[in-house]
This record gives sequence, C-alpha cells and structure tokens, in this order.
Amino acid sequence: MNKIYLMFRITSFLFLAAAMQASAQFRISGKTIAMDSSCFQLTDVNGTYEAGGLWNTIPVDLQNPFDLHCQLYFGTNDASGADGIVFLLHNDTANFSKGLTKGGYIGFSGISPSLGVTFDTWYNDIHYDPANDHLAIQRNGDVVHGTANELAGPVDISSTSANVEDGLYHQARITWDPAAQKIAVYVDCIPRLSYTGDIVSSIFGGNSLVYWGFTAATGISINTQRVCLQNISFAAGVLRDTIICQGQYVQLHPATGGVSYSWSPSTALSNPAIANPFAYPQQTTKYIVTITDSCGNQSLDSLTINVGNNIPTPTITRKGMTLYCQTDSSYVSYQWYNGNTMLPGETDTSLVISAGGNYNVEVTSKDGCKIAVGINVVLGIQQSIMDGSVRLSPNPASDKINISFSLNTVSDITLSFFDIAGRIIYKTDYPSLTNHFLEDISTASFAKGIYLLQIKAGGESYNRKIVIQ
Ligand SMILES: [Ca+2]
Ligand SMILES: [Ca+2]
Repeated sequence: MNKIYLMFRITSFLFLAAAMQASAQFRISGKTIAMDSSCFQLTDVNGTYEAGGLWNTIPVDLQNPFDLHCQLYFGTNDASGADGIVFLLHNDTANFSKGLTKGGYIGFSGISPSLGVTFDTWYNDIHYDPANDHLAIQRNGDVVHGTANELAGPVDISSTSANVEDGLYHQARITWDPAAQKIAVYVDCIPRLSYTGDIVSSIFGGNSLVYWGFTAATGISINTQRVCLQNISFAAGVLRDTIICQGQYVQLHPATGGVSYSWSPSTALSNPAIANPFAYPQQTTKYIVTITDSCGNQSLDSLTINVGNNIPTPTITRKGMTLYCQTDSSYVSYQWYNGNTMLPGETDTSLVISAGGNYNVEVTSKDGCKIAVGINVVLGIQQSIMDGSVRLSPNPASDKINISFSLNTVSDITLSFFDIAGRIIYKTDYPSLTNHFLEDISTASFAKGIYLLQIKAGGESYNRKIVIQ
C-alpha cells in the first residue's frame, strides 16, 4: 500500500510528517571497500586469494518483482585476471560476516541455500568452465557447470566479446518477475540468460523473504573488481491510484526500473524528475511517468490521485474550563492535543482543562481526511477561581466588602451587584487592569439582604452571592 503522509494545519503549529525513504542498508565483508555511497570495490589487484562481500541487510520479498541495475567492473587483466563477481540471493544473516571462499569459488561456494548469478572470468577445468568469460545461474554455492544446481547457462557474459576484463564498466541488469517466476540477466543491455522456476520453493523452503548481495574473489590470478549500484527496486513496481484529502499530500510509490524519471503533468509535484516525488494536487489528477532505464529504453506508468472532498473546519468554543468542538455529520472521530502532545483517551467532542494553553482538536472524516484547529486559552479570572484566589471579605458584609483576585492578562473589569429581583444596583468599570485587583466597595447604602456580585473580566464572568447584614 502507498503510504499517505498527511498534512494538516493547526492554529499555532504545523505538522509536517517526516517522510523518510528507507535508504538501502549495506554491510561489507572481506576485502570490500566502499568507494562512495553506491560503488563498492570487492577485490583489489594487489592481493592473491582474496574475497569481498557486499550485503544488503533489508529482507526482500520474492512475491514482489525486483529490478536491479548496476555496473560491474571486472578489472584489466585478461589472461592473468580472475575470478569474477556473483550476484546472490540468500536467507541467512550469518552470511553478512561469514568468511568467503576464494579463487574459482568466487565467494559463492559455502553460501547455501542461495541463488547466484555467476559472472566467471577464470577458466577452471574442474568446474567445467567454458574458456570465455561466462555467466550462469547456479544455486546453493555450486560453481560447477552441468550439475543439478546449475539452473541456466553457461553463456558468454558479453554477447560481443569473449573477454569482459577490459577495464570497462559493464551494464548489468537482473530482474525477477514473480508472476512468471522468471529471473533474467542482461549485460550491456542485451538479454543474456534467464531461468523460470519456483525458486522460493526449490531453494528457499517456501519462505519468500531473502537478502541480496554480491561476492567476488581472486586466486593466483587477480583483478580489481567492483560493483556500482544504479537503480534498485525490490518492491511491487506498479503505481497504484490513491486518495488524498484537500490540502494534503502523498509521496508516490516509487516508479521503478529506471535511471531517470519524468512525470507529467509536472505540476503539484515536489520534483518531477525523481522516482517518488511528493504530490499535492488540489483536484483529482492522473500522473504519467516516463521511465528511462540504464540502456535508454523508455516505458510509461501512471496513477491517479483522487482528491477527496474537503471536510468543514470545526470551531472550538470554551465555556468555563470545558472546550467544545463543533460537531458535524462528516466527523467520525476526535482527538484532542495539548500543544502538539496528544492527550490519550481524549476523544470526545469536549475536553475539560485545568490550565491555560494552546489546545487543538483533530477531527477525522469517514474517508480518513483530517483537519485540526486550535484554541489558545488564556486564563484570567477563571484561573483565579480555580486557584481559589478570588477573595470576598467579609461575607456577610455590612458597610464595605473587600474584593481581590489575580489577573493573568490585561483585562477590562466590571463589577456589578444585582439585588434578588435581578435589578442592578451598583456597577463600576475598571478598564485595562493588570496583575491584581484589590478594591474596597462601599455597601453602606445597600439594604440588608442577598445580592449577586458579578465580576466580568475579559469576556468571562464570575458570580458570587453576597450577604449584607
Ligand atoms: Ca571460474
Ligand atoms: Ca577474460
């Protein structure tokens, strides 16, 4: 499934889901050195009987296709050059650090179960090697030709030359089609060899999860041997239609099989020239990608991003210390946040708070579209009430009453006294007060009885019963 990365706006912050593309993980063994992030030297020309391994540590599933493009360098020694490079599939992480076989075993022998595409540049008569630099598909580390472990080949590595130890990088491509159960090998853009068979069952005991890597070795004869990885796809290589919501974006499942990509239309894409750009169309859009492989061949793939209906933005209202999210028939769930910290279990339409702060609620529609809004709660007098710091003294009172409370923000204060019939009998405004309210209010003219004191501050009001005696 495509991963959908959702973007939604909140009053005071923005969620940008970090879209991490899993980068290939490699381990090296033996004589291998990393030349850069994609090129590895497996053996060098200075030592006899050496071997090197390059191991990808992320399991891949042979139920999915793969398409690997790389360049192989076999060195410059022909008559005195050896021994070759093997691409292999295996299923044991112990192979990452295992000692590798050398000479004509090319690091492949001893790794079993396995499937190897063996690029062999040295004639070993005991292996029944052809004289030319040759290629075969062999299993379980067996480099001998003509055995039951030889699945295909041998054929010449190059369709045009008996020798590939020519100081040139040779384009190699290895593909797996799980529907056809076919592995195919191309060299210098020419199909060279293929094998059709149920390798998951016949080699890997029915478990389709495997690892891939390369080995190489030298013997008495030696060469510098390298592999440069170009484009690798070990995943379902079919673009799929997807749905996003308005204002959101999606990282496209990578187009595969190419060394370059060109998306059309190029609009609403983070980069129309990469395999997996982010797309943020505002309306439903069909994208077509032109894929150019390492041999210059072009193919097309496409997908449609359906942009779902917008959902209405809710509003948050506050009554006292409770926040209420507006409801709507399109909302199916709610999640409250304090700042950007999710509040576990706070999935009702309302939230009881105990302190000021920036509160957000994210609502989700039935098709998974999300939108979030926030409210910044600055507690003034209400917080004083919560704190118990509104003081009325004395109460009951006679000729005066002292009123005090704290303010968290500049507020316009209005004090009002209502009699029991609801008539206002006293009212005073105190504009733009800060910090603290402290006043003696004369009640000498009040008739004895029960009154309601109302304190209004910053749009909030607080009522308290006062007795004059
Ligand atoms: Ca050989
Ligand atoms: Ca040769």
